[in-house]
Amino acid sequence: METYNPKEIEARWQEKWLKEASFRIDKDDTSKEKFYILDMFPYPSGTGLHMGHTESYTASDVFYRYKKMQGFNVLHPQGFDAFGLPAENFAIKTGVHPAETTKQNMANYIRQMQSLGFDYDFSEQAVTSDPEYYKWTQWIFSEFYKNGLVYKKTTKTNWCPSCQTVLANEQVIDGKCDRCGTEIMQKEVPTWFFKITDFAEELIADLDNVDWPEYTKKNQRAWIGKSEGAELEFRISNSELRINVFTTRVDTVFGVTYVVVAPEHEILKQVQDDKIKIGNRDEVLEYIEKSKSKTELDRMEAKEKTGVELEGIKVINPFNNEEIPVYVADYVLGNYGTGAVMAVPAHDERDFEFAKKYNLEIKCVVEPDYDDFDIKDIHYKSAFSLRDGLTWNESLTETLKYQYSLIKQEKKSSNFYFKGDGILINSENFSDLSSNEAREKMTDWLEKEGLGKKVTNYRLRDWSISRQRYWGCPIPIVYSPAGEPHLVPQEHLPWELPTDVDFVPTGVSPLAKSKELQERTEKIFGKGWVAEYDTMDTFVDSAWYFLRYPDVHNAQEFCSLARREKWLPVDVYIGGAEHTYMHLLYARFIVKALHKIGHLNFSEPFLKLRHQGMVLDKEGKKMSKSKGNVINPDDMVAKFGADSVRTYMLFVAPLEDAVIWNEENIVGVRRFLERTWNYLSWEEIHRDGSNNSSFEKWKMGEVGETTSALKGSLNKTIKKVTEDIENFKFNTAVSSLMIFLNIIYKFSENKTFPNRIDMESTLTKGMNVGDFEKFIQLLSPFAPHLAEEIWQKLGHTESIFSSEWPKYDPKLIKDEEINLVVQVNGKVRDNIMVNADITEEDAKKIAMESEKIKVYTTGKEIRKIIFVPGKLLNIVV
Ligand code: ANZ
Repeated sequence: METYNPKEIEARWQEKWLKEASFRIDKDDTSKEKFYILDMFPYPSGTGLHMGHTESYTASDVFYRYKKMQGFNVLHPQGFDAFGLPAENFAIKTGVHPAETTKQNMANYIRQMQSLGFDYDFSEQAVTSDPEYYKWTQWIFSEFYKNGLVYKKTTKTNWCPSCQTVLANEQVIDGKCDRCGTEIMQKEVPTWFFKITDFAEELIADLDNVDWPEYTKKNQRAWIGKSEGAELEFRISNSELRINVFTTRVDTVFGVTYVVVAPEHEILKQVQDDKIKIGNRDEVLEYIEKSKSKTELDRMEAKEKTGVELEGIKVINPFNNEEIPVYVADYVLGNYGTGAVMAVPAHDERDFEFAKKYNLEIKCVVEPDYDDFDIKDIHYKSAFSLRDGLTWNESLTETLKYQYSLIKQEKKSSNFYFKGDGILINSENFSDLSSNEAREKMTDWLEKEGLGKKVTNYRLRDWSISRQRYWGCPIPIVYSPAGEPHLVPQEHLPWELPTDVDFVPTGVSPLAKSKELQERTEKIFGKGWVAEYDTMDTFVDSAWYFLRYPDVHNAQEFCSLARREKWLPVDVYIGGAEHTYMHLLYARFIVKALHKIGHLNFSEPFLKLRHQGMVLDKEGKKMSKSKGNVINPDDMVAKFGADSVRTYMLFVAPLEDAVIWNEENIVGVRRFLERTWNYLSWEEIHRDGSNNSSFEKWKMGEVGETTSALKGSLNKTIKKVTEDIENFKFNTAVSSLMIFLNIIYKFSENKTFPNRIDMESTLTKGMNVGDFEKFIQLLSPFAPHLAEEIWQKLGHTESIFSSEWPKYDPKLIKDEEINLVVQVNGKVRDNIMVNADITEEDAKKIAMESEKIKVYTTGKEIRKIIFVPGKLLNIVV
């Protein structure tokens, strides 16, 4: 038989799949259970598919083929996130219209995906820049608008001076634009917002109901940033004015020694207008002006805190009526809580730094529980000496005890801070309560006195969706001559993106220069009407695309009700972990909002989520253009074949871990596929060596019987591969297949043909063709081309993917016994036969009962057990 030639095999099968539309499904088929597996669709960039895509799309293709063979009706769609800045930037440079570039790039992506054997139906794709698609993006905007989930506001927003556009908070990474890396400025711009904050609580709570990686949930929760606390008022002396503060630590209120307002605080407007008279107005105004150039991040992370006192005014602590000073300082942010804080330097790090710098009082009011406190919560700046016989921590504790006794007696100020909860001191009748009790009692008191209330704050901000760019979905809004916004009525959707524009960014949206748009608007709405010139953030386009796939050609609805109910939500979603904050949050919001309005009967888009790891170069470095170490999937396919690339990607590491792309190692996977291929030749050579054509008989299942030990391995392999794929453990699935192939060869060589000259006696033995086929079926999701080819050679006329996924026989997968080495203090003392998958606990029990072990352990305390599953138990006494 010929040698393995992936180039020829793969091209032939890809053509056949395309011709026969192997990927086509009947979306209304009621005879099978549905399964919806989704990839994060790519942005069609000029550089083509990258290795990260290749990995996650391979994983989803494997899962799709496996589910299909299990008899599910599997929706496994693909499309393009086609609007966006790079195509527009390219247009600015070259003059080629973004639509043109995008089209070319998409064609290239499709070619690449097909060359990897990904079985997508591109006649059912969703392309976000397609008017038939964005009609529904606009419809969603309209629905939100009608239901009060959209508003327009002129606020200080993140502005990227290079992209000349507004960015959402999520798009600012470390104070820089997440696309171009330019330092972000703050600029006053009229902006449309989606009210994502209405859903903050649900967005946190419902994470409990989805099967997502824990770290992704954790990060999303942290991003939404729920914090429970109290709001209370500090009245300005001799005035009716009040400064409200938000605190999570009302239990520290007797330790407040000053109040800080953010530079944006409204009280400062009154200082500016001279309605509140202070002694140093100019100094304060200058400080406010200076802070304007700083980003939030600069302000929060500044090592050196700065601020200015508002001279001449004091505020009153509602709990003890003490008069305290007020500062403006930019470590307090204008848009969180109330934009003002009660400062407690003895219990808060930032307040402590500030108080030290400006020589403010540090009043300690919470004492740690010395038996149970976190040493990291203490910051003790002064020197203290190690005490005789005590550790560092114990010495610190003793020092603290002594300091606290002084503080309690003399109410002296402290020179350290303690951030943790503890027991209240020097807090009048709240003293001796725990922090928790105190928070509750103090909040009750505030509510009773009408001086404050319990509140929950979220860090999440509403989603700004206006972009001053061209290549995006037009916001379906027009303005009357009086400047009033109106929705573009449904019958005019899609509200098309004009083509007669100048792309060069000027800070004014390119749409403002379109004659066609102006004429269209006036023709429909009347003279003096103008269109909204901003386009939507492309994250809006991608926040709902998965709702479209079940019914991509529907011109009446975003998706018919029947298809919505049948297909949604998505069962499994695969994509990069870098999307935790933006895409995954936005998609959840859109679904929750559409659910609230009544268009969806579920409120979480992705029931199960898995991330792929990064693909790194040979040295473990990130691939980047500037480093010149980017690997192109095309080259890899040309060199090794798609099946080898696919199998290697998933074999080399667990899906969520980084893949080190080392060409030297792909060779091993390639050899595994070759050996699979060669098994047929092997049978042929050995069986037909006697010229009796028994290879044909073997293929027909007339000769060749699988020995029982081999049958056992096969059934275990079926079980393992099935469970591994089901659990996204593709690497161990592949390695089990490799192990099994070795076993096949071993058995064939040693047992089937012990004496190759004496063929007659052995020809009926060996591996049964039906069992070999099962192995090929298990391999088929990973190496679909090779599997189809072998399947056909074995006489099948239908595709292997319409065959049924192998099942194992539970009777044939009895546990194997292994020899467990038992050591005491590292010396081998016994060998015990146990089940291969014995647990540590059971192994310990059995070992402790062994007479040989008892000799060494009786009467001794067991200090440690070291257990190496399937191998060894070491008892340390
Ligand atoms: C007094 C206090 C004492 C505080 C103490 C902490 C420790 P999270 O958990 O993130 O919500 N804070 C409130 N508003 C702020 C703003 N606009 N800018 C900067 N900081 C602000 O943080 C809540 C705490 O952050 C609040 O509780 C407040 O400081 C500060 F021992 O109040 B705390």
